[in-house]
Amino acid sequence: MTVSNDTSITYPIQQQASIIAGFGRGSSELGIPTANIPINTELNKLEPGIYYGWCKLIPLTAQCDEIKKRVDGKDVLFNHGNELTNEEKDIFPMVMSIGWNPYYHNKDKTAEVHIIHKFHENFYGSKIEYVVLGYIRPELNFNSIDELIDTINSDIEYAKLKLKSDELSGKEYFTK
Ligand code: RBF
Ligand code: MG
Repeated sequence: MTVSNDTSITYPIQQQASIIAGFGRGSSELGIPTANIPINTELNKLEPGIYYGWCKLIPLTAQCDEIKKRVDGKDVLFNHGNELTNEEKDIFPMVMSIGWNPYYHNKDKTAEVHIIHKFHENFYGSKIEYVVLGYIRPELNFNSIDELIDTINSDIEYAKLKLKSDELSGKEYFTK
């Protein structure tokens, strides 16, 4: 177990959350989709920045599809993860961004998870279980969107290396 610079925080931080609608920017502008989750007490204790760990999607099969409005006004379908294939319900590496996205000057603090896997469909309204294992870097501002994208891609490579060098495979954290 490692202790972050805030001594009240110990990793792993393991929680479940519901995936909410974000700005719709991750997929369309950056090509790096993120699952947005509500900020809770535990995430709020973490210093803003970029983190890595493992995650797993848990569809809410009992829920019907519904249309919800995103902050950009667009209607999005909440299928609650019911389109996920078995393979897509596996455990995947993830990178998480917590803060105000200085490049976009967000007004509210957000938490978003980029799951390191290519999915066939959206899964708004699904549940996600995540395990935060460590800190990568602070949130930064950039001169161009390409610099932001390049930096996120380095975060993804860093997370993959860290998780591979761990003695744990991720499976240990999740109950089937
Ligand atoms: N936004 C920033 O403004 N600065 C960052 O340094 C930054 N780093 C990120 C790192 C990762 C791994 C991820 C998934 C997102 C990051 N973002 C950052 C947030 C990004 O701007 C956001 O996901 C999109 O704008 C979609 O909401
Ligand atoms: Mg998002």
